[in-house]
Amino acid sequence: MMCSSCGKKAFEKFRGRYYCRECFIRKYEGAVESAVRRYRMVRKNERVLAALSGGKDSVAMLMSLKSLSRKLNFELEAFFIHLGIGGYSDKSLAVSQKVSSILDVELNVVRIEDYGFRIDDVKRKTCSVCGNVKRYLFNRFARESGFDLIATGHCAEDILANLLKNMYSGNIEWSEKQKPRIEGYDRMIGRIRPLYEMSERENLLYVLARELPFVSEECPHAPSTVWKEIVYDIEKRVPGYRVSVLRNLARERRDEKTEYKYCKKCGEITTSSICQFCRNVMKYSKKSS
Ligand code: Q46
Ligand code: ZN
Repeated sequence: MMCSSCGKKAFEKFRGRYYCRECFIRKYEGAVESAVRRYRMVRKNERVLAALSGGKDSVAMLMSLKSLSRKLNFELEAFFIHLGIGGYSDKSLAVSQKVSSILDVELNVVRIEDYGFRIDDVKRKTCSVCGNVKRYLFNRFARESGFDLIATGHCAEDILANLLKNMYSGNIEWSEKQKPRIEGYDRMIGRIRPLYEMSERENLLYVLARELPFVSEECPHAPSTVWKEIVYDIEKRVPGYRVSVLRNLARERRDEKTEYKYCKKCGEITTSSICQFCRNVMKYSKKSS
């Protein structure tokens, strides 16, 4: 098979056409750039903090943001949270350090052990506690270090699988929170999802094409992939479904404002008197609080 753009030996297919390695990289980065521009994700001179986990999606995001940062004129640093998950967290940190040094992006590291617990200590609803810890530490670090935006490596399937899952459990507030750019307010920093329209497979191929290291194993607490499998299945039967739903979601506007308070313990934004992070620390921390 030959590259449909330059005639060299093909590397892989991208959106229906075969490309060589260089043209694949160009096409992938072009697609990320058009999504970043289409949804006006980043403005000139904004400071962006990218969440790096060492997995293929976050590595793909950091690489594509790095090449875009010069073109669109924004600042970029990376952030890694050591979650205390067996050998997985150590390996992910080592890979994240390697990727950041290859890309020459400063890496900031926070360990939840400094708060007296590890995700491995959480025996029930592990991913929900972990998700809370990540959102909290990410937001707090970004704000205290003067960043304007937090970038996460959520890809199209992550967002659509979450949509299906949340519709199933009746979480209707959800779609606002899953847009490609969410504006910050008060103590909350704005969020962007540069890989909003990219699929997991495209991210994997891009990281392979760029020959970047990444952690290929799954987190040992990873939940069932049933919702993602449903998304793949729909896309197979209805080609174009993924992008169409995501673009409709991005257009939807609701101006509901959630009431918020400040946590009595740490001062961060919460809907109750003590935030979920502080409640997690009180529940799991071995340190006296
Ligand atoms: S790291 Fe944390 Fe994920 Fe592991 S414990 Fe669950 S949420 S699966 S992205
Ligand atoms: Zn708190």
